Order: sequence, then structure tokens, then C-alpha cells
Amino acid sequence: MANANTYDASSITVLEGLEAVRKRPGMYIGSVSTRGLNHLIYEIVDNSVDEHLAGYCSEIHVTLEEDGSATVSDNGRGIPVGMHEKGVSAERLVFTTLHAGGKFDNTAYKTSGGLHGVGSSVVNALSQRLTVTVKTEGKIYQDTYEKGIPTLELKDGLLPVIGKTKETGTCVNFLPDDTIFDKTRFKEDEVKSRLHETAYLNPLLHIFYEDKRPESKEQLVFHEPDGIVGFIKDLNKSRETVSDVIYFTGEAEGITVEVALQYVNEFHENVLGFCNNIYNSEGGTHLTGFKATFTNVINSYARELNILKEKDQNFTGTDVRNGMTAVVSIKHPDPRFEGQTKTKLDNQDAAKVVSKVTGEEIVRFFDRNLDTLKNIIGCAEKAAKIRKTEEKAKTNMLTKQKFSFDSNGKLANCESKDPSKCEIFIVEGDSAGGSAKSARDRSYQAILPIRGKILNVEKASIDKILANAEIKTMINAFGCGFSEGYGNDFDISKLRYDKIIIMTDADVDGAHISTLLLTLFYRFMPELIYEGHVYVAMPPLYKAMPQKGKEEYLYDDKALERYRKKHKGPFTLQRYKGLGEMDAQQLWETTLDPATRLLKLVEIEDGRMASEVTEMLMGTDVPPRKAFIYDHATDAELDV
Ligand code: TSJ
Repeated sequence: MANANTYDASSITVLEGLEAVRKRPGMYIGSVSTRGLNHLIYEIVDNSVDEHLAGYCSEIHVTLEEDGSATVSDNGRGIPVGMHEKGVSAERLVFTTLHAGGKFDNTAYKTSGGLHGVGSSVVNALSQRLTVTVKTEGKIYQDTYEKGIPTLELKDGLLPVIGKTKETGTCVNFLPDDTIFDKTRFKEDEVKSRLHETAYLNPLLHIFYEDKRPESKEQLVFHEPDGIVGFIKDLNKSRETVSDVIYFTGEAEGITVEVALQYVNEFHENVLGFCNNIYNSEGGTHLTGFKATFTNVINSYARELNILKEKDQNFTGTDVRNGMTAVVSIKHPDPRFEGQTKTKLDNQDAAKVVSKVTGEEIVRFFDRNLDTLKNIIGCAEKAAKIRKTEEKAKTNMLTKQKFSFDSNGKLANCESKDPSKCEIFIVEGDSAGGSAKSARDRSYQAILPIRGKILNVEKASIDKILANAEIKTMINAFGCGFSEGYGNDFDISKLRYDKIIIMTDADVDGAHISTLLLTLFYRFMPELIYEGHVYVAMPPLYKAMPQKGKEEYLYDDKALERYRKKHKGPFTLQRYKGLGEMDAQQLWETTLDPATRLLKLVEIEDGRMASEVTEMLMGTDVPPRKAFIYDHATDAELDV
């Protein structure tokens, strides 16, 4: 083994630490899926962001290299390379010791909280190879590792010098270990969206992104001088807004608070919390403080303006946040986190300070902007009215309309009652539905044809949604109820099918219908998506029929390109415009048979990504929607 430093006791502890990371990578990076893989980049980038927060770094470069590795570099001071008290270069300790993050860190704000700041050794342990290049004090130093183990023997514990320079900075290149990760291709869309977010949260920072991989070559610069105000504008860019972006900031007890918010004409809220520039997917005390005070303030104004009469009840928090998009970003010198993924801010002083700043600043704003205030109270009134209707609608639904599973006219159910084996295909159109019914394996495949377009659930209120026949049938067929803002009647353990497969034509209408279905699931049955039950069927686009040889189904344009290159001699190409054009046998082979079909598992990164996806999907312009569907198509994997 190429390892120079296994002799002394401290190195042995190091090895044990790295071994622990390699044995249970999920404990350190969440998962070994694409999400965990991308996380490696963020772990490294966060160190450069820390350097930026400390006031020493203005540029970060992130490159996805052709060989599958990633490079992150900055123009900060450079990781200290000098001798540390333990007898080796400080850089070595950073990359080989778990929890070494804070040791040399004299920055006021550590991004740390569980994962961050300690990430570099974790990334190192999970990389086939990693190279660190540090420019500092006139010299260029370099160190290399394999699976976390140093490959260079140090002289007197000091790093080799490979050149001279007047610049300073740190550069890390790493290749994720393919024996650890399911897949080792970084997903560019996720990386870009995370870097973009980092740019919004650090308005002085320039992030240079480059993808050198031939299939997704691209160069971008993320620089967002408007900060979280720009973030809100971007989140709402394809929505109908009800107010301008409201921004305020303040400081107390060493905690800085920044809030940007805007109302849109939609029936939901999107409130995001960040601490030290890291997203808190489970929320936490900063959000509780903000929400509580915001609700109180709106209720007092509503009474003062006599919009709420004496006999009226207060608006609920959910009413008040109806249509709200908000970013609450705080800087805390000593953040603590709790929750399942250690992303829920736990500091009580954060609630207190955010509450205080919000109370002072938002009142100051509303006193000067009464029109905006009235618009916002208007949103709350609408929400309260709908809430009351919903409460009624729900009682009605629960008491009067007990659906029976068998009385679902159009559902062609399967014979098996074992949910782990059953699949339900939601098929667009009666004719395709008919073909699917005769093509399927009725022992375990159910078919539910739906007609036309279901309601756009982003825009409709829940009583309308629940009155929709197609949606009722679907909720009823799945068997687990639904959840929404005011209660949760969803029980995934009652789900009757392991796979829910959306099957629509590969055209704009089909894309729209699958979008509406995904939005419906995401809003009212999100666990279906989080737990991996929702799939999109990928019917072929073409059938190639050569004069000699076997017919072949082609699932996308890339497959067609490959076929044209590979196949010599003449062939006829049939283009499928819709599922309805296939006979039962063809439909079985291409779309229903688990041995040959192509299914795309629908996955969601987290709250932010999800809202972006829905936004992209629900936008009124067609092109981005089409792009999403193509993304699906190229992501598709054989489900065998
Ligand atoms: F994660 C990492 F270690 F791999 C990494 C760290 C990766 C990258 C791309 C950059 C960095 C990094 C670390 N950039 N800048 C720094 N700065 C320091 O580590 C540093 C430098 C000087 C001093 C000082 O007190 O003089 C303190 C620190 C924390």
C-alpha cells in the first residue's frame, strides 16, 4: 500500500477514522446516491465559502472535469501548510482527521453544524484519489491521497514545494470512489442550482462554474449582487406576484438576521431557512421566530384596520403565509443543529433575535407601505375563507362519501392484493387505457385511465381538487388518503401498489398531464415520491424496422442517433405519436413488461429543489417544461 505514515499512533487513529467513513458513508454524507455524490462538492465548496465569510476570498472556481473528477479552487489565504503541534503539516490534519474543521479556524462564523467544516476528510476518505494544491507565502505546495491515505512521504512533516507564485489560494481535485457510490456522475443541474444559491447568499462572491464533460459542456458565472432579494425574485420569476420583495436586516446578541419575502397569487407557502449560508431543510428556531412574530404583526394590523372584527378569530400562521415566498438567513457564531438529518437549527437565541428584528423592521415597513400590507392581509383572508370551506368539505368527504374500492368505474384493478407486487398505471386517454387493459398482466398490474387534463393543483383550492372525479378515483385507488396544510390523513402503510406509473404520450399535452399528476402527488401525497413509489413510463419514440435483422424500439433521439451510426443498410423508421398507436402486444413489450420497459423513478432533492421543479413545470412557457421531460428521457434507466 502506498502509505508513508502508518507507523505512529496518531496515524492509526486517522486510519480508523477514515475506515469508519468508508464503512458507513451514509452517516457522513447522507447517502451514496447521486445526492451524496454531489454533496462531496458542496463539502469542499463550503470551506471556500468560510474563507469568503472570513473576508479573504472573492472567487471560487468549480470544475467538473472530463475524467469524472471535480476541482474546487479559491483565492483565499490557502490552507495552512506549516507544522502543526502533532508533528505534521496542518493540511494533512485537515484531510485525514475527522472533525479537524474548527481547529485552525479563526473565522467568526463556521458553517459547521454536524457535517460542514469537517467535510474535507470525509471527501478524502470517499475519493479514489485527491490532490491538494496550496499557494501561500510565495510557494506552491502539493499533497496527494488515495482513499484518504497520503501517498507522499513528508520530509520533517512538511509538504513538497512544486513551484513559486505570488498568488494565494487553495485547490482541491478529487475523484469519487466508484466502489462506494452507486453512480459517480455529478448531476450538473443540482450542482448549478446549489452554487447559484450560494451566490445569492454571498452577494460579493463570484462563483465560476465549468463543466468540461463533453455531453454537458458549459461555462457559467454565478454572481448575485442583489443577494436574497434576487433569490426571491428568481424563485418567483414565473409566478404572478401580489407584492414587491420586502427586505429587512438587523442584528442583536452577535446574530445577524436578513429576511426577504414576497407574496404570489398561489395557495401555498415557501419559507426557506439558512444559517451561516447553509440551507436548513428541517427549518428550526430562526423560522419559528420569524413565523410567530409575522403572524402576530399581521393579526394586530388586521384588527387595527378593522379587517378582523371583534367577533372574528385571528388568522392562523398558515393563513398569514398563504402565498408567501421567504428567505430567512441568519449568521450565528455558534450554531447547533438537531433533527433527523441534523439540519434543524436549535439555538433558542436565534428565535429570540429573529423575532425581535422581524417585529421592529416589518412594522416599520408596513407603516410606510399600507397598500402592500392590505394586499398581504387580502391573501390571508382568502386563505382563511378557503380553510373554513375545506374544513367543511373534509368533514363531508369523511362522513358522506365513503368510497368503496370496487366501485371505481374506470379502474381495472389487478387480482393480487399484495401491495409489494402490485403496480398501477395511470394512463392518459380512454383508447390507450383500453389497449393497456388488454395488454397488461392482470395478476399484478392495474390500469386507471384518466381523461383530459386534471386540475392544476397549484392554482386550485382543495375543495375543487377533491371534487374532481379523476383525483377522487386516484386517491381512492391508492388507498392511503391525502395530506394538506391543515391536517394529515395520509397513511403510506395503506398504499395498495408498490409502483405508481404515470403513462402519457411523449408530447406537450402528455408532459402537461404528467406534470399535473406529479404536482398533485408532491403537494398532497409527498411521501409517495419521497419513498420512491412514483415512476414515469418511457414509451419508445421510434421503431426501427431494418430490411435485414430484428426490429428495435428506440426510446429517445440519442438512441436513434446511435442506431443510425451502428446500423448498416436500409431501414424503415416508425415514429410513435401516441400510446394509442401501439397495439396491445407492442404496448406490453415496450411499456408494461418489467423485462423490457423503461421506467424513470421520480426523485426530489429537497424542499428548495422541489419548489423549483414545480415552478419550472408549472410555468406558463412551454420550453423549460420540454427541457424537463428531455432530462427525464436521458436519465431513464432500465428497470430490471
Ligand atoms: F476543504 C478543504 F480543506 F478541502 C478546502 C479548504 C478546500 C478548498 C477548495 C479551500 C479550502 C480553504 C481553506 N480555502 N481557504 C482556506 N483557508 C484556511 O484554511 C485558513 C487559512 C489561513 C488561516 C489563518 O488563520 O491564517 C486560517 C484558515 C482557516
